[in-house]
Amino acid sequence: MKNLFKAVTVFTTLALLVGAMVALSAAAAEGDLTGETDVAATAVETTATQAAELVCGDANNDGAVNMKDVLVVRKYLADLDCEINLDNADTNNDGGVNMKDVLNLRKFLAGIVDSLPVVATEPTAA
Ligand SMILES: [Ca+2]
Ligand SMILES: [Ca+2]
Repeated sequence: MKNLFKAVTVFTTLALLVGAMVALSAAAAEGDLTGETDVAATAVETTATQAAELVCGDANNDGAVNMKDVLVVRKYLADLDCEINLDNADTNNDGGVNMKDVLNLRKFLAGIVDSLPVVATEPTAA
């Protein structure tokens, strides 16, 4: 029983410490970075309103092209349940969505290609 009490006390202390740290960092973020946070929030809102338009590569329709889109396309190709914008997911404009589109997304995110869609101008290397 004594050990259990000790364990509970240690756990409670840890929980309080973590809680305080989270509160502190949240306060710091709100305090010092208020200006930047607002700018970021505005940017997100702007891209969100544009999400209805065709944004090549934005497979999950969140207005941005990032790793989440790679994941959504991979899920789609794996026949897993997901919401996907097939028009946006077709990153090589061949009318279908397959691993080539995943590859284009990854190239785009890695900075290997500057823009999407990537229309093949040379034979695809094996
Ligand atoms: Ca997206
Ligand atoms: Ca395609």
